[in-house]
Amino acid sequence: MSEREILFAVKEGLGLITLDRPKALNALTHGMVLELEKTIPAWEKDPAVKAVVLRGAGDRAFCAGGDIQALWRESRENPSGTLRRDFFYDEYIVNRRIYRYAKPWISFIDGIDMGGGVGLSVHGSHSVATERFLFAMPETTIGLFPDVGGGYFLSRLQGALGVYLALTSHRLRAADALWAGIADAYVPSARLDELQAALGAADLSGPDARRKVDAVIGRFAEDAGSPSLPALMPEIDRCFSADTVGEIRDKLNGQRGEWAEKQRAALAKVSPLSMAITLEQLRRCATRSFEDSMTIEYRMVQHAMRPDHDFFEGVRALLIDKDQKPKWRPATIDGVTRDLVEAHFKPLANDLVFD
Ligand code: QUE
Repeated sequence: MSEREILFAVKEGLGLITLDRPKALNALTHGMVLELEKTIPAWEKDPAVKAVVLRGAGDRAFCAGGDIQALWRESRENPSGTLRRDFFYDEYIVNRRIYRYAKPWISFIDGIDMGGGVGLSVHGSHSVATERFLFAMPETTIGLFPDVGGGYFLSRLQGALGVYLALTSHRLRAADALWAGIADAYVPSARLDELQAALGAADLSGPDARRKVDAVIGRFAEDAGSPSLPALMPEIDRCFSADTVGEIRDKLNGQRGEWAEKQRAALAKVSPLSMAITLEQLRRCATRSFEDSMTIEYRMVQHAMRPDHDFFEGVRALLIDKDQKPKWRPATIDGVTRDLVEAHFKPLANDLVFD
C-alpha cells in the first residue's frame, strides 16, 4: 500500500483497528480487506487479545462502503483486471470471519455506516452507536444490491423492515437502529475513549465474554431517544410484504398520504433490476446459513460486474459524473424479466467457498 489506510494495534488486551481513509469516509479498499484477513485470524488465536474494537478515523464516518470508484476505474481502463473478482471475494471472506469470530467484535460507530461498513459491524457481537451514527444499505441507488451479508441480516429483521431498508435505502439514526436490533447500545461520542479504556481494564475471559462486554457497555449506555420505526411498521409491513416489486409498487400506489408518496419517489429513482434481484436475494437468504448467503451474494455480485450492468451506470451517474441521472436497463419494473433475475443466481466456475 502506498499510504496507510488501516491501523492495527494491541493495547491493554484489545485488538484495535482504525479504518484510516477519512477523506474517503473510510471506504474499504482491497488493500484494507487483505490487511484485515491477515491480522484478525491471528488475533483470534492470540491470548494477548481478548476482544477487537473497530473504529473509523475522522469525525464523519465509521465506513461509507466499499471503494466503488476503484472498481469503476478498472472496468473502464483495464477490462481484464482482477479487482472486481477478488475485492468481493476477499471482502465476503472477512464478513464471514467476523460473523464466526470467537472473541467479542465491538464496533464504535461514530458516523456514517453504510454498505461495506455495515458488513464489518453488523455481523460482530456488539455495535455501539453515537449521536453521529447514520446507517443505510443504499446499494439499489447505484444499481447494486445490499451485499456484505445484507441478504442474511436484512431478511431476519422484523416484518418487512429488511425489504423496506434494502429497496428504499432508508437511513436510520441510533434510536431506530437500536429498536431494529442493528445496534446494541447508545453511547455519546465524547465517551468512546473512556469506554475503550474500560473494556481494556475489564476481565473479558471465558465463555461468557459476550455478557461481560454487555455489562461494561451498559455502564456507558444512555437513552437514544424515541425511535420513529414503531409507528411506521404497520405501513411498512402492509406495502413491503409482497412477492414481486410490481406488487410493492401497486400497494404504494393504493396508499394515500405523505409516507407512501415519499416511498414511491424513492423507488422511482433506483434501479428496477436492483430491486428485483434484491427481493429475490432476501427471499433466498432468509432460510440459508450465513455461508450459503454469502455464496449467493458472490454469484450476484459477479453478474453485476459485467460492464453493461446497471451497477456501472449507477456508479457513473452518482459517483463519477454526478449527473444524478442513471439510465437504467430495463428502465421500468415491468421490463425486468424472470430470466434476467435468475441469471444473477447461477453457480460460477469460481464460486465463493469457505474453509
Ligand atoms: C450508494 C452506495 C454507495 C455510495 C453511494 C450510494 C457505496 C459506497 C460509496 C462510497 C462513498 C465514499 C467513498 C467511496 C464510495 O457511496 O456503496 O469510495 O469514498 O461505497 O448512493 O451503495
